[in-house]
Amino acid sequence: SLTTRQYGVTPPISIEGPTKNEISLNDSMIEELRNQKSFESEIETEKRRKVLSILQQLTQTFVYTVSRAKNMSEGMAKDAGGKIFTFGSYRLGVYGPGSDIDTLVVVPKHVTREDFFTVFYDLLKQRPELQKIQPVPDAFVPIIKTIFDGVDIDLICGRLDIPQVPLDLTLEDNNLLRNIDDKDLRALNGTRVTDQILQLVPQKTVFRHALRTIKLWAQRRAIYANMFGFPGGVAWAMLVARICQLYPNAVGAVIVSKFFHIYLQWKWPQPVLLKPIEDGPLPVRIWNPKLYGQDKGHRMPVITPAYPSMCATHNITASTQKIIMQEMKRASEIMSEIQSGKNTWKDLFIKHDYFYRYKYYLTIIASSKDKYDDHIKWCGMVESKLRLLVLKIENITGIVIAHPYVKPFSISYICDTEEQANIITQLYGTLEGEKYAKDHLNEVKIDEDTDTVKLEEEVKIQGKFLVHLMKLYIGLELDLKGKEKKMNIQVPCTEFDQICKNWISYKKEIFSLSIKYVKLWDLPNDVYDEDEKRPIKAKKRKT
Ligand code: 3AT
Ligand code: MN
Ligand code: MN
Repeated sequence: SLTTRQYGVTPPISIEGPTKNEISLNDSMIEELRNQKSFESEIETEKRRKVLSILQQLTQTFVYTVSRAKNMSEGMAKDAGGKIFTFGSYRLGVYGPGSDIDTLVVVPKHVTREDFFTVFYDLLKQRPELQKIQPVPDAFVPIIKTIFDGVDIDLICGRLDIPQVPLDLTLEDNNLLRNIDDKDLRALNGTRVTDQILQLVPQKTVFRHALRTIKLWAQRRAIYANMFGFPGGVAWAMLVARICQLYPNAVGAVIVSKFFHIYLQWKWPQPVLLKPIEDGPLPVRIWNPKLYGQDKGHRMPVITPAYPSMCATHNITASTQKIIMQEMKRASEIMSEIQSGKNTWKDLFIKHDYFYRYKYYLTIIASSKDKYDDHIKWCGMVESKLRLLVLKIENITGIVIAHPYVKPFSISYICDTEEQANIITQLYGTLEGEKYAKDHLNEVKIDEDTDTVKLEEEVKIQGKFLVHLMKLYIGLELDLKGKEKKMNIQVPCTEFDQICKNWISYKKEIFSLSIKYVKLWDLPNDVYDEDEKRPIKAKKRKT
């Protein structure tokens, strides 16, 4: 039976059910998702449920233990409860084989975040299923990252101003946000937003199929990365959800096709909303471009439905907006061809051509001598500022697009001498540097299982030097037609350098930062997959 109800802020565009053709198009879409390994097996999903049920029990033990330690009676301690919620791709139902489970542990008033990092941490440690645990208590959203029975689990804690957290509690009520601190507010937000999104779509299965397709497309086309100025998982989910509201009886394939069509024509910066923006009980800012200049600057606003509503796409810049729209255009053309049978779903998911597209690239290189843990923090900081460099560069006359790549590249080397360490720090990011490393240095593969402290000691004992390197890219599209033959990107680069080096933990003896111009032909080989050819110089492309 077809729904005629209105979901969202306007009536639906069409309440038609699918045609035979659309159903078969949808079947082939889901088949391609399967080919692309978007889904995991039922056995693996069963394992996730089992792990979550253990975590629910642990949560109740945690709250009980803390309650008893704070002199509550047996009965009161039992009734204090404790409940886990999920958010992220698992909660949305669009997780794949590599996904984690983002889990929120909700506790009553008398249980603190500190208890979470001590008592709950100890309870986890005692479990035989625990393979890895890494608490990050001082993060923006404090988190315990674990691998539990083979499943990646991110655990965050949300403390409510209520004496008991029963199993039937939901987080819908805005009044639950009263008297809690910012960290708790942020922790609860993930679940509140995902729960709302699911409630606001007419058919969850249709939404999930369409979102899987859009996520895979956005990942392959390198436009999925909140940190670098593209939409992230939550924003893509809301964008799809809005289309579902407009076509409440359509199948996934139709949602995907309408998705590209509608967002290509969207009157940005008109916001994408899933429901009217609500007022609430807290003295916090709600997205409002009429009131706040910052919000007015959002180019493609996608607004979260849960109070307090925020813009999930505030990171989008003029350049990334252009790129996103170019990709939408490409996708909508392919989509028409898929509908007419001239193309297949596979073509929608073809890998991006980022490292073929531009004549010039900027490479931002962050490197560290010695400690890997420090290097990770340094890189995280540099990565988080890349957007600012993009903003500065795209404002220069003569720059049409400053296009950040969505992933950092990382490598570590053991050098025999300090001189070698300095040379590779200088040359990394170019073909020449790649050759130098190949001829003179030993690469060390560092992954999650590497004991980096032990590695550092060994290298020191041998009298050698460890260097960690990370590089980011910004592709440049130039327009040098006018008199602006020479652009000056020196100023933005210097400013960026200063911003990074103003970091509170910056140490000039250990960390370094450099920005280089690299021509297309001089890009190192590691930016290409093994089955990709390097760009060929003879055929000159116009950019
Ligand atoms: P996967 O299937 O896990 O790859 P996902 O959408 O679940 O996709 P994440 O697990 O990375 O992605 O993130 C889940 C949510 O956690 C999304 C966002 O609300 C929040 N989140 C992720 N990274 C950060 C961060 N660095 N700071 C704040 N919130 C974050
Ligand atoms: Mn996740
Ligand atoms: Mn996660």
